[in-house]
Amino acid sequence: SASGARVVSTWDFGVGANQAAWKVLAAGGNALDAVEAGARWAESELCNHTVGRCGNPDRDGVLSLDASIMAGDGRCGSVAALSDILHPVSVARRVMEQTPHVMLVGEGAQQFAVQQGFERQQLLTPEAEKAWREWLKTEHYAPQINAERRGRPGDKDNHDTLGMLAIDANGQMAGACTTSGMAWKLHGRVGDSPIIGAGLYVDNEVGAATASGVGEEMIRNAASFLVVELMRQGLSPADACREAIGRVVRKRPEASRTLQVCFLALNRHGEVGAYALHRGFVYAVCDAKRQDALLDSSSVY
Ligand code: SD4
Repeated sequence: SASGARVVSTWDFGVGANQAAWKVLAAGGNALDAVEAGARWAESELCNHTVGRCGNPDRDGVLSLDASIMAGDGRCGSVAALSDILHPVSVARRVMEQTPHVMLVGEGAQQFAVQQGFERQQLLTPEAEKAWREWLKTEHYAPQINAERRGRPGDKDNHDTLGMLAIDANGQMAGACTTSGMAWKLHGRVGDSPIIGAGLYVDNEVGAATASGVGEEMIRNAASFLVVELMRQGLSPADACREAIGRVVRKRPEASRTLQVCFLALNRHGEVGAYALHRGFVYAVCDAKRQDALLDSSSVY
């Protein structure tokens, strides 16, 4: 039975990702398989501009993907700046399981993926290419807060990374993160999502955290690790996320006015909380009771 199991994800499309993960949990599967399935759903089924095959490219027109996966016992793997591979999260899992390493980047990551049987394919959509050509006219780089939700299609949702956290019926936890990063980033730029401790951190003893938004702020603050450590000190998931946002603001008060940073946390008891620097962040929760919950960042589940 899947009682006690729960999966949570960033953003509204997290509902769909959760349901893909829930199929695994409901069948008695483990948290690690569940988050991989959820992230794969986002990478291939979803078409937004910040995850997987429909992502916007970097400033040179290259779609470059970042992903990570972590189990609550400390196993982890990630890939950064990976091109032409549909499922970076699964490559990250292979890095974790088939190599003595944690992280592979760029050409080496792609070479490894191909050796592992992943197919090279052109992913950039005509729509993303068109958006990039449009962007080239100004080359103005200014990530906007929840841009699409505010109806500013010119700088479409730079904040729609999938971060997913799960606990299975055996109390084992896992998390995954997958993204195409910030649109129009410098070629070679790596965000927080593939950096263990920044975009994702999971510890069975305490809980798990993930992040979305401008990754530089998460890296600066080792943010997902920070959220987990704050929970270890006794804070609830929501309070830990709020405190971590406070840290981001204190470090860069000026920048914090215009950048979005969002945290989502799940503790080992299954309690969920989130917090974001600015309005607009939502997260999805799925368990045996309800498979389609979508909550505002200030609500606790
Ligand atoms: C990044 N954190 O690459 C990612 C972008 C993101 O929702 O979260 N988008 O910085």
